[in-house]
Amino acid sequence: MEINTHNAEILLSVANKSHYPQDELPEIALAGRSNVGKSSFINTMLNRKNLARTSGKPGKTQLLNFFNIDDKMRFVDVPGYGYARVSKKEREKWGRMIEEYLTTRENLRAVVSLVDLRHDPSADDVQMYEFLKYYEIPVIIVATKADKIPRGKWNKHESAIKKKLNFDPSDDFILFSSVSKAGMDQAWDAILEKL
Ligand SMILES: Nc1nc2c(ncn2[C@@H]2O[C@H](COP(=O)(O)OP(=O)(O)OP(=O)(O)O)[C@@H](O)[C@H]2O)c(=O)[nH]1
Ligand SMILES: [Mg+2]
Repeated sequence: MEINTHNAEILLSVANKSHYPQDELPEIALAGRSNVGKSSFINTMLNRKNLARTSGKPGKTQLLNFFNIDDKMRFVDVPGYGYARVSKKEREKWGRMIEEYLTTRENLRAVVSLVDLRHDPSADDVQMYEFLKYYEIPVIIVATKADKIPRGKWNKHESAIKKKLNFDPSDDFILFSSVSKAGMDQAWDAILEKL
């Protein structure tokens, strides 16, 4: 599929199913701990500075944000998990919103699940990966912030992450950086293959 990635715009921000776009465009959702770099990933992939709002402050993205890309596909930016400073009630609300989207959305083709290349995956990261595997949702693991690790150590960090996740070798694993744009072409290849 030919996609003009310059032709991208935020379409809408919603909390529940009744407001999802009503068409058949394929969607790729972004999941990951708060502050891991989901919104930055979208901006990098679309060559835009701040289309998806990023922030040093975790918990910035509160709703499901749908981005239209050239009327051919959408990215869906999902609020991050694991942000400590939210109430139990808000965490439950988040859980229902994300679970409803991931388990019922027919447009969903794959989830780009972001982890931080610098650290072992958190319990929440492992749980998200297990959740996606359980529901047989195709996963692309993107290990981001690779610019913060010297290249000579990338392999070691990759192995540690795969081990902790109990990574299925048939899934994609991509080393990525929103700063250097490392991994961007590979990420596009993996995404286009899922559409
Ligand atoms: N060095 C480096 N910093 C990054 C990278 N990706 C994201 N960041 C920084 O990490 C912070 C969080 O990035 P966001 O893209 O807002 O993270 P998010 O996952 O969307 O966060 P929430 O919306 O809170 O869930 C920002 O300060 C970004 O500039 C990267 O590849 N390298
Ligand atoms: Mg965000």
